[in-house]
Amino acid sequence: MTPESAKAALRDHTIELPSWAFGNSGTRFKVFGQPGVPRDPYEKLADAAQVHQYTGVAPRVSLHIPWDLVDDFSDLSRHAADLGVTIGMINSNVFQDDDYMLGSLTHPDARVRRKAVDHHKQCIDVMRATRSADLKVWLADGLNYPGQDSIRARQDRLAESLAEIYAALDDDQRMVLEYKFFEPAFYSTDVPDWGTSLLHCMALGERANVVLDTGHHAPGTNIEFIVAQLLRQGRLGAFDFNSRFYADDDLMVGAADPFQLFRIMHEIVQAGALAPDSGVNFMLDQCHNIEPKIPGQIRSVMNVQEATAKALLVDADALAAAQQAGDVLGANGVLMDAYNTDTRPLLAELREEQGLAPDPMAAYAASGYAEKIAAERIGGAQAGWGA
Ligand code: PSV
Ligand code: MN
Repeated sequence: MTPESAKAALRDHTIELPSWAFGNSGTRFKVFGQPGVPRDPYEKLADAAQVHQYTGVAPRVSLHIPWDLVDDFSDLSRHAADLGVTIGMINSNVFQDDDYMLGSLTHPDARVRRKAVDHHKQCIDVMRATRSADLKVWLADGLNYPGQDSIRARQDRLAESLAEIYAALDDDQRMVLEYKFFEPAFYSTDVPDWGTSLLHCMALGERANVVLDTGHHAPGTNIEFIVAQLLRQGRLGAFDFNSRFYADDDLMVGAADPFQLFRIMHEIVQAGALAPDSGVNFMLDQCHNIEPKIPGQIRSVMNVQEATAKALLVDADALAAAQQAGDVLGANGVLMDAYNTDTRPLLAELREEQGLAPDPMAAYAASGYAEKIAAERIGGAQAGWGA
């Protein structure tokens, strides 16, 4: 693709931000507070809007319930609109209540399953009030010890619970189901992989799709293969982008392995799934434990854009010709030429054409916003989660 066509595609490509990236986070060892951290969802949206203001491509913010519970979600939506953003996916949370120690939608006790299903119905009400299109489900359900519960019965309970939630959705609402191979359950997780998620989604119906969190795979997993396969089936609903060195590290996307991110975006571009109407939501799911949060999100958005630009610059005709001719080194060379292109000048140019500063990191740093929130947000409890 020519640089001009790449710019046209990049102009339409948007990235959704997680509200929880702006709150305090940490590991099970320590959560470090940072100055100016939001104290409520209104302030989280204000910070997210800064990321959009300087990148121009992050107009939606995903909420997590109950972390982002407010009295009046219509009012929160209006607040978002005033800031120039909208509410994106609604994430359910059935992993932080004592009742869920042995599971939620798969729990052996029908009372706990009912509570977990009802929580999802509450999330669907939030979607109605915020005009959010997607319910995002990730479950911590699973087993620590062989024999602890029946693996098969848990799949049956899961199917039943998901069916009730799916039936509660409006016709224009979707469900997306995220998988993760371990943690917090260490022996067997109830939705461990894309195959299990896909099977449940297929049983539910066309408005149920798979979420691929890039941090949720064993080391060495070929993630771009999963992307290609789900796209073939029209079942890739969303990404949770982040990067990992060892486990589910939730570090900035593209920080650990920019080449992997490029390979993923290459599959996306090849399948035409970058287009806004492709049904794939490109989301970040990250925690900025030691770096400042707003610049951490800006950098992440830029990392996705750089990888996407490289993928768009792949000479598709030359690649197809080399592949067809069995020219192994030629085909690999076409891909590597695009990967090795410095796309930062092209993106800077694109931003200037859109009336933005060419360097979002520098523009944000010069704006004084970080100093302003540090001075203003005194008192109250900072938002956060974890230990
Ligand atoms: C689970 O590890 C997960 O990736 C899910 O998306 C949760 O909703 C999110 O992290 C919480 O940070
Ligand atoms: Mn995730």
